[in-house]
Amino acid sequence: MDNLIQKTFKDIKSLKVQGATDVAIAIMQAISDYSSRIKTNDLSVFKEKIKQAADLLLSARPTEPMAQNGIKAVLSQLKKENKNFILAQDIVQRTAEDFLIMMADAGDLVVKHGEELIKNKENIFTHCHSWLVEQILIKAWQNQKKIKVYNTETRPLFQGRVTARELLAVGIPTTMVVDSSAGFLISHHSGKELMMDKIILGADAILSDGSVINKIGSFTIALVAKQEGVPLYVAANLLKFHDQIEIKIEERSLQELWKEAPDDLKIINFAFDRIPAEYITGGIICEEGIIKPKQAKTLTQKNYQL
Ligand code: RUB
Repeated sequence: MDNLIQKTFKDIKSLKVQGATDVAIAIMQAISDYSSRIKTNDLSVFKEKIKQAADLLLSARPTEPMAQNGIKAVLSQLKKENKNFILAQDIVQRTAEDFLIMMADAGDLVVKHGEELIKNKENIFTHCHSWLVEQILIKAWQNQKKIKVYNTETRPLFQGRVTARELLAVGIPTTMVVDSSAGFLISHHSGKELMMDKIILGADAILSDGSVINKIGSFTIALVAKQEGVPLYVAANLLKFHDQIEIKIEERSLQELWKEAPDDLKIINFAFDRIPAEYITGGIICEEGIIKPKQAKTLTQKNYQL
């Protein structure tokens, strides 16, 4: 397999590239770039190579519908070209580019609507590293909203450090906690100073019943948020829609938890969990504004052909 495709696969698998947005960008760019380098005049060989590369790239993170939707668009357009190899190459590049533009436009709207939600002096809690959530917080800060952000370190791979670094780089006061203290921190028992005004999480997938999939630990955060009456928002564009009520949850290497674990120890390392729609009490921040999770399916169908 092509070197660049393999490198992209490795970078995504190892989480050097992480978060639904960056994963989808890396996959669409890699497939577009690859198509220009395939040396053959045989259209069926070209199609087969594109398909193999796409399958490999998507296998790096199985719970990423936005990347899957992008590749689906490329493959279905490619299927329509049956004569000309040059045209086929062009189709792959154009469809990938169009999808990236759609993602960027949708992302801009999510950031705009998310920023409008945030008020001066709010305490905001987030988890893991979501590019969209990070951009919402940065935009709010740039618009003079003196927020404080609390975030989790996000074990076992510490993506919370990425969030913390990015927020600190623009000057946002940021406080990190271990994942297991999220519940207590959000609860009123941690004291008045630490009352959260909002929780904003990212998402890898929006399912057809309006529930969302995000970094493991999100469900627990949502449970506490509901119990404590703290509104929970999910920032995600509708290109992450997966038209099913179930999705495969990625399980990652056991080594990430404990390299020298005793042989008899069983370890489960889920990458994501599910927030049921009724726990997304604030709503989903998407291209259309702040929507109720149950509206996601209809609005996705209105906006996109996924
Ligand atoms: C990242 C994560 C993010 C979503 C959304 O998990 O759960 O909240 O992917 O990200 P991981 P974005 O680190 O395992 O990839 O807003 O960037 O699309």
